[in-house]
Amino acid sequence: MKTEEGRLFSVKMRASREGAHISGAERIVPAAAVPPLAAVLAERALSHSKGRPDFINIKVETAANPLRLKALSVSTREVDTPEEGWRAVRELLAEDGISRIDEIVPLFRETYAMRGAMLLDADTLERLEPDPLRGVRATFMDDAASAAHAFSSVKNHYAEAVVLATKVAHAPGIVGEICMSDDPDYITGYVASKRLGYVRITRLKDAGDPAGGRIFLYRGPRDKVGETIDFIQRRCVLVEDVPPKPPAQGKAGRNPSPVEGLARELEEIRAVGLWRSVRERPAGLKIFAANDYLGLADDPRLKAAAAEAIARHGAGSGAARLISGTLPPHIALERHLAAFKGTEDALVWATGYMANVGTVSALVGKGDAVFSDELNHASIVDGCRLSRADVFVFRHNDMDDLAAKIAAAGPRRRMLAVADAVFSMDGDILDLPRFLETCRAGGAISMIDEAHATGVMGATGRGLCEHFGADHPDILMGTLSKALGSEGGYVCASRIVCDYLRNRSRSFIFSTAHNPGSAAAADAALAILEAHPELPQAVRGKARLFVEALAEHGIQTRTESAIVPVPVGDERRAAEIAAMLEQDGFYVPAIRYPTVPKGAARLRVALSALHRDDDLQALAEAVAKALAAQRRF
Ligand code: WAQ
Ligand code: MG
Repeated sequence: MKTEEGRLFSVKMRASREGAHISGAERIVPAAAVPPLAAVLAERALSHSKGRPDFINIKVETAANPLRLKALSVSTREVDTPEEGWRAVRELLAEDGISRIDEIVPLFRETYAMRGAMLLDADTLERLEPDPLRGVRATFMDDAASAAHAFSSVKNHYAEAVVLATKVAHAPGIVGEICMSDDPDYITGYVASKRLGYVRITRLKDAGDPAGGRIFLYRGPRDKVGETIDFIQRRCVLVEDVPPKPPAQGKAGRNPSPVEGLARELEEIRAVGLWRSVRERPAGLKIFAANDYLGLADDPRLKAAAAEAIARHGAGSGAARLISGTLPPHIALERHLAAFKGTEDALVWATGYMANVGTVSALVGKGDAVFSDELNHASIVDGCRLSRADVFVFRHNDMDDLAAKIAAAGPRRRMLAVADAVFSMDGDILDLPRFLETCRAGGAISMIDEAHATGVMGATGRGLCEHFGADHPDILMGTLSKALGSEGGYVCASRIVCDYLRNRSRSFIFSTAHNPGSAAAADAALAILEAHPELPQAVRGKARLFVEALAEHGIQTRTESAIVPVPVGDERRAAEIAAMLEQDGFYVPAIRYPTVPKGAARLRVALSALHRDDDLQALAEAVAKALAAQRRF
């Protein structure tokens, strides 16, 4: 993103104890990523295996005019002992006429406390660093891909080393580098140069050995050393196409680590732009990424209800529902839910995911048939898989296809058709009247998931039946974690269905009961919704306003719920647009495969009744700007 490079920042962390270096790291990122990154780096410093720091420095500087370099090619030398490893180092460097490795090896004892590297004349072994205690420190560098991607808090020794080695190998006069981690458990080191590439040596020391350091080898006129040091220390470099970490091969007869396959898969995930990492909700950004549609999650009435229930009944419910975990807030909430939805009975699980998995898998089994919309939520998909029933996926919201599939599969002992009421990624709604008619005609139990419908759809937020003035399906499933501001999942249904689930739903039976605080908070939310039936219309109004604001910028989309999709297509592009929006102060998630099909990445804007109209206008403008900037490349 050429236009954004002027706004890249170098964020550096270094940690020490009593003056001795413990760890350091640097990333080059856009402005919006600076605060969360600083937190991640501080945490890394505090938990380093080399010890607890008493000093942590976090420095943020403009990273101007970056030079882009292609990463050195990577190869691996498998060795069994450090002796074998050093023999490989000697061989590799010999071709460049670097012959005094046996004299260089002992110098690593002196690099341990250095923050930087030793800079040696490759032939005379004279030390050339201006400050021999500090050494020469390579900074202002990062993996070019990282600027647009989320960062992990786990140090990636390999990728950071390839970045450093690539930069150093391109410094004038540098003919080689030798590196050994100072991490006691990281025994793989490397030798690098423009000619050799980056050659990993799988064992340069024994595990537990804290020795480590770097030596840069220089050949050239003494009066040009300053330029070399300046390049290494100051020139901003972004390294492109860092190859994924090669899998540990293992020599014949040696067992590779049983988790090695995981690391390889992770590298692939990163390489195709699908890396995900948990991140703390960023402070200071306007959030368009929550399902808290009515703004109740932070409502003092919910928080007070939760606090009081916890004070009275405990921080946890202490047992499963059918043992001794059922507490007064559970009974009250289930009664309230049934009354709110107008059903005979209701049943609550600790999460919506558990409610779907436990309901679908209980209702159908081997030999039965379940019909599931192709865009149903993953928890329904998982419930179908777990049920061992035959699964028939019907085309999205296509009731003719559903009817045809029921006709082709039936008759069976039992059939179940299940669909989201509001589809979570695009915010479009199920054709409920025809869904019910099709189920009735085909003899299938009908179930809808109102996770994104309760509190949003219908004149008073009672969901999709109210929206259409339609009958109830056999099972109204929903969550307490979205418009209702708490957490948990529920089913509202007949007494028979609920009794059946109490006896058959494994996620209900074999799980500790819903937290009493969450139950009481959800109960309070229902009361607020009953007292303020205008809230659902308010959030739908915000969504419509946002769609209109986008239209004014020439972006066409639509919504009937509180979710507005903005189609983008390419996964990386979507991630980059999300990063650009963050720089403008908006947190909007890019939804990518496998949540949506490959090549159908999009922004998912989730509205809240509490969003301000001028923020919606500003977001629409920022989205238009980001899409336009992307189109230029
Ligand atoms: N510039 C110069 N020297 C540095 C820098 C820097 N930016 N950062 C660290 N050093 C020196 C310092 O003396 C450290 O003690 C030493 O290097 C080792 O640093 O392919 O983890 O960060 O899997 O511990 C090699 C990866 C990992 C091999 C190396 O180095 C692979 C590593 P560490
Ligand atoms: Mg280290």
